Amino acid sequence: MQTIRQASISMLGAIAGVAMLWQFLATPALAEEVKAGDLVITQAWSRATPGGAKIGGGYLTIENKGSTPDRLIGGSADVAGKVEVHQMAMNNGVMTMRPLDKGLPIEPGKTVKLAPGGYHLMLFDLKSPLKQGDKVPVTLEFEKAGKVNLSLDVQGVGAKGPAGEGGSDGQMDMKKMPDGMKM
Ligand SMILES: [Cu+2]
Repeated sequence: MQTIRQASISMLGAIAGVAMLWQFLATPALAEEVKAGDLVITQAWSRATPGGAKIGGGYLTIENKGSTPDRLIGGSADVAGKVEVHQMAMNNGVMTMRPLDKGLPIEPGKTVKLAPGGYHLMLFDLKSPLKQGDKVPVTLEFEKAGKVNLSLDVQGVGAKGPAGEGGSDGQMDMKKMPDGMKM
């Protein structure tokens, strides 16, 4: 009996190990993390641009782990002629967006999310279309943290979020894994 019990315990351990490895492999976008001073940037992504579209968006999550405020003031990318920080908002029932002239404040202890329908990076004058699966290098500029290099994971045209958050409509979408595999 003793050996059987031990065998089943190590079997459980193996299953847990495989499940953890599976989760690790299934969420590459969540694992990527860029640190710049007190800032931690995660989930940088974009959407594929259709046809000859000359503009694209950029989305990411910025956490300020420090005790002083910072500010995202701009950016640049080889693929784009110009990068701006935008805010999208409803204005008298109309969706409008505007550049944030003074930048986007990142208060200490807070997490700011750039996402479709809200704050976003706007990439103008695209030199080539953004294709699903591409990693687009972008340089962000913060008032205090300075310049930060990262890349945007390009998701499908209709994606609502980064891979691993139900955003990808491609083959990397593994959210539908069996419940039994979740920890
Ligand atoms: Cu915009």
